[in-house]
Amino acid sequence: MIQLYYAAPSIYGRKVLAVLDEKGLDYEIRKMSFASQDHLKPEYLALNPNGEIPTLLDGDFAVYESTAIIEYLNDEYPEPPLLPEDSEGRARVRMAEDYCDLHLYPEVIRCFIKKVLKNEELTAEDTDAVTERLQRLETLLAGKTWLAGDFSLADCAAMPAFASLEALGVLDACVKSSSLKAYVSKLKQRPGYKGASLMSLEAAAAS
Ligand SMILES: N[C@@H](CCC(=O)N[C@@H](CS)C(=O)NCC(=O)O)C(=O)O
Repeated sequence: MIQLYYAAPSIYGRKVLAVLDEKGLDYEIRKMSFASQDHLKPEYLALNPNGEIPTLLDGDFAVYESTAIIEYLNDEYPEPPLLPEDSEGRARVRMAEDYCDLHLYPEVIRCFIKKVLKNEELTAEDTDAVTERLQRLETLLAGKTWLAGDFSLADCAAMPAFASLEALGVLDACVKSSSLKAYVSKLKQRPGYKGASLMSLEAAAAS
């Protein structure tokens, strides 16, 4: 059975959960706690020397780094395929997915820290900063249903960002354009949105 080492509210972890749910795979969540510094304990560092969450264990093979994990899942469990066959298509998916990891998530995490960990209200300045990052997704969509051709790992990566904004109560404040609203409502109908949403603010604050 696949095991995912996950702590709420890890956005990178929920990206992996979205892919597991899209593929309909059975898995078990190994609950970790940041407060207890589980991610820095020797037994966890033996699996993931970076000391970050998530890590996926498939049999006795440990994969870490969320992008490596989701590509591994797509290789090992090819149905349904979440990467195109051609190299240009694959590169497009990877560019969009990296944009989420490197540019969109940090802004969402900033909002999470402010609201949940510092207990401060989010302002228009905070939500505008997210809206600005979401503009890239809007450009990539450009009248299409998904970010990079067919539904793909890139869309799985976008899911936990929107799910986080929803949990923080600022989805409408951040998602302003009709095309992005339509995209979010399509994402919400996907099986992966369940895993992507596995976050309650209470659990996250306690974690
Ligand atoms: N590049 C890593 C980033 C993972 C990451 O930053 N995880 C955060 C939680 S969302 C973490 O474990 N932080 C612990 C720490 O930095 O001490 C990935 O994609 O898996």
